[in-house]
Amino acid sequence: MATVVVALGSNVGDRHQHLMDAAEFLEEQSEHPLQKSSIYITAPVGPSTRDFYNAVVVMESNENPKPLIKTFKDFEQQHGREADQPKWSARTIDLDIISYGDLVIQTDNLIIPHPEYQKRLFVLTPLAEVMPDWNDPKTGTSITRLTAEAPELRLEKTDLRW
Ligand code: PH2
Ligand code: MG
Ligand code: MG
Repeated sequence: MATVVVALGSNVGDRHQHLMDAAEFLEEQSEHPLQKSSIYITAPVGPSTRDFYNAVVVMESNENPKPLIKTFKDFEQQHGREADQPKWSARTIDLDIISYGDLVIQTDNLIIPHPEYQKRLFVLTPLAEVMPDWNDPKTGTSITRLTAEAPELRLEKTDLRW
């Protein structure tokens, strides 16, 4: 069984509801109850104009990474996200695997840990909240250091409930 860190993001429609729906789905996929960060409102990185709602959840999975990602993509599409849109387009729900246990894998269509999460405070801040002792499986860098070194981003922790 692997401990999987999943980043959630939404900037279309009812962002809070999309995050709650995704957490319910991930809970069903997980062998143990999820650990969930607070929900954050974050400035968009890239061309999007609307703020994102972001969070991180930690699940326990018996599924291999590839089928797990496929399950996530299917969920995204069932939740109104159009497939094959440009990289930065607006999205009802985005589920990204940040890490999968200690796995380090770099193939054409699968990169774990996530290739860009280190630049993204909208992932690092909620991750630091749920797993303050987490280290990058590839570099060993602590979440505390990654958070301190990431580019600045406007981000606000909310008291929205799951
Ligand atoms: N996701 C992106 C691009 N930009 N910005 C914020 N604040 N939050 C996101 O989740 C996000 C983003 C691509 O997946
Ligand atoms: Mg993403
Ligand atoms: Mg994604």
